[in-house]
Formats: sequence, C-alpha cells, structure tokens
Amino acid sequence: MKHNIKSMIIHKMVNLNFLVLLLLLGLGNVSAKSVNPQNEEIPPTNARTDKKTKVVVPLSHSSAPDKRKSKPKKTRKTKRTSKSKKRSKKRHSKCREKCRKKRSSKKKMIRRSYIGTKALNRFINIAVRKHKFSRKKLLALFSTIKSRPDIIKLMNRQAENFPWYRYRKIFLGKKRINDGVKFWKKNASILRRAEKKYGVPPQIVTAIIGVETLYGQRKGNIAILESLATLSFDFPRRSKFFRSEMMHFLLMARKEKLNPAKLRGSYAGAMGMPQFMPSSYRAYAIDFNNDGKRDLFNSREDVIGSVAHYFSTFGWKRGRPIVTRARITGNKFRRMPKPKRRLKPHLTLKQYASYGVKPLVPSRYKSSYKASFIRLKLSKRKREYWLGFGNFYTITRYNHSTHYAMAVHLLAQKIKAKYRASTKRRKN
Ligand SMILES: [Ca+2]
Repeated sequence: MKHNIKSMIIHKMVNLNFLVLLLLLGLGNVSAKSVNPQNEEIPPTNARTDKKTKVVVPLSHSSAPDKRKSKPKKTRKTKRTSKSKKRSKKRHSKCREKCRKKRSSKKKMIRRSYIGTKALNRFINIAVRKHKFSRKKLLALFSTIKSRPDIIKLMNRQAENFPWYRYRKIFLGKKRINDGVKFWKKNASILRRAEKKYGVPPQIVTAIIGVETLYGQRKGNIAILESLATLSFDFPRRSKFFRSEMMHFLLMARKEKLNPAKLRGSYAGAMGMPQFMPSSYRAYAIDFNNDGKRDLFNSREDVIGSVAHYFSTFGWKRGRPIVTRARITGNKFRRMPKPKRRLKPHLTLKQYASYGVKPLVPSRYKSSYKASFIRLKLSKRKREYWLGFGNFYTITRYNHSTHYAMAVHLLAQKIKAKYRASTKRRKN
C-alpha cells in the first residue's frame, strides 16, 4: 500500500511537471507571436536583417526598423567606459560651434554644373565663332567645373569696403614690412633694372606684390575657371566684366600654353604673384628674363618687370610725388567741386589753396600739380585728409580704391625706411 501511495504521488508529480512544462512552452509561443504577428523569426539587430524588415515595412516608415535597431545600440553605448564618454563629450563641445557652422554652410552651398545652361551656351557660341575655339574641348573643359556660391559671399565682403582704420591693419603689419625688406634684398638687381627701364621705384613694386600676395606666399588656391564662371553667370552686378575676363583667360591660357583647368588664383580670378586679371595678363605682362614665356606664377623677373610695365603704361611719372597729408583751414573745403571721374586728380594745388586746403609742407610741391582730395576714417569720428597726385591715381589703376593705393604707399614707405636702415648698418 505504502508502495502504491508512493508510486501514485510520483506519477502525479511527473504529470504536474509535464503540465507546467507544457504551460511554459505555450506561453513562450504566445509571447513570441505578440511581438511578431507574422510568426517570423525575430530579427537580430544587425544591418542584414534590417534589410529583411524593410521589405515588410512601407517605404515611408522605413525609419522604423532603424529605431528598433538603435535601442540595443544605446544600451551598448551606456556600457562604454565613462572615461571615453567624457573624452568624446569634451571633443564634441570643443568643435560643436565649428561643426554647426560647417553643417550650415554645407547645407547652403549647392554647387552645380553650368553644362546645358543658356548662359554657358551663349558664351561658348561666342568663343567658337569669334576666337575659333573647339566647342567639344570647351564643353569638356566646363564639365570639369562647378559653381562656387561661397565666392559671391566673398565678393560682397571685400576688404576695400572696410573703413580705413580696419583696412590699414590688414596691410601694414610687421610681417608684411619685414618680408618686404627681404624681398627687396633678394631681388635688388631686378628691381633696379625695372626702375631704370620704367621709372617705378623698388619700394612701390615690392609693396604691390606685398599687398597682393604677401610676396608670392598667398597666390590663392581657387580654380580660376570656377571663380570666373561663377562671377560670370551668378553675379549679375558685374557679370559682363567677368564674362569678358573669362574669355581673356581662355585666350591667355591658349597663348601661354597653360592648362586652363589647372590654373589657380584668387576668388575674383586674379592670378600669380602680382594678381593680374586675365585681360591685364594679356595686355601688360612682359617677359623680363627673356626666356620666351610670360610667367607671373613662378618667375620673379617677369613679375617685377610686369608690375613696373603696368605702372608705366598707366601714367607713372619718374620722380614725381605720390600723395601728401593736407592741412585744412576753415570750412570752405566742404564746397569744393567734386571730380567728374572718381579718384582722378581734378584741382591744382593753387585751386585747393583757395578752399583752405594745403599740403603740410607746401614748398615741396609745384602749385600747378593736380591732386585728388582724400578723406580717411581714423576712427568712427576722427578724419585725416590727404592730397593724391598723378602717381597716386596710377596706383588706383591697379585696384580702383583709395584705401588700396594708400596702403601701398604707406607700406612702400615703411619698407624703404627699414631697407635703408639695414643697408646703412651693413655699410657701417
Ligand atoms: Ca619669362
């Protein structure tokens, strides 16, 4: 009996265990179905199976599997050591602002090809008809470039628009003066030869190259064709000028046997150490070392000779004054007639005197000299007045800005003073 009772108990326990097992298995099935109604295998969180789930999930909801995918990743991330977490946080906070700016500028900067646009087709038609370029080659050339919207922004932010007290800080720093003295010393014989031939003193040629490219150290790294195309087709204010420069560029490259796709320069299309625009390159660049090429990118001889030649062509007078500070008495100067052509000297020193405007040292200058009247902002309220002679006007032919010509003149003076002091020291 005891044995019977024992065997009954064992039998019931086995049945009970079996029931519990069945129940557990059944529940497991239910829980799996509730997550996966299609009764499919639950995908593990990796990219391959996500692709499987994307087939089921409609396209518009295709981000859903990613959400599921990201959850376990998050838990994995939390397992990362707090040290690395801190480090990445620190790194991110450091470049957060930088990253944000980069992202926003990337978003705005959509670069597009000009191939197939009316404007480019018109330009190519003229180039083929007038200058016998190959249409096929031009199309191939323009297919290598894209627009540069950032250039339009730079054009509207040119330094020449800054007030004088900001502008002069850019160009009259110690480095530009010291490097100018070095440039003069290194190229003294070439500069002397250029002065002898064209009458332009070494300090002026040096200062021009200094203001333009820091003596060839910053020649610009933008594909010239991209900058010219952008300004020709996307900058209506001056598109006519830049279309003409782009044609000059193609003609110049063809004549000098240079590859137009590879030439680099400033965002406004200026090239080489003296930053000549293509039309100036064609008209005024010279071969000053007689090697049969006009190379403003690498030859210092050609660069110095070309700048001096440019100045002489635009009316530089040997030994004549450039500009002088003016002293003003009374208020008559406010009624002075304005020049018909901006920056052009229009009144003689005698006429200026009748309006109470005189050079600081009048005896140095002939009263028949013509000059332009220059106002410079030294601060928001303070002004300085100058009189610019013919040679000052010639400097503005290089860049049509009073600030530019003034910076060249002052830099030239500083370089000259330092150059003289250093050569005197050497003699003593
Ligand atoms: Ca040459």
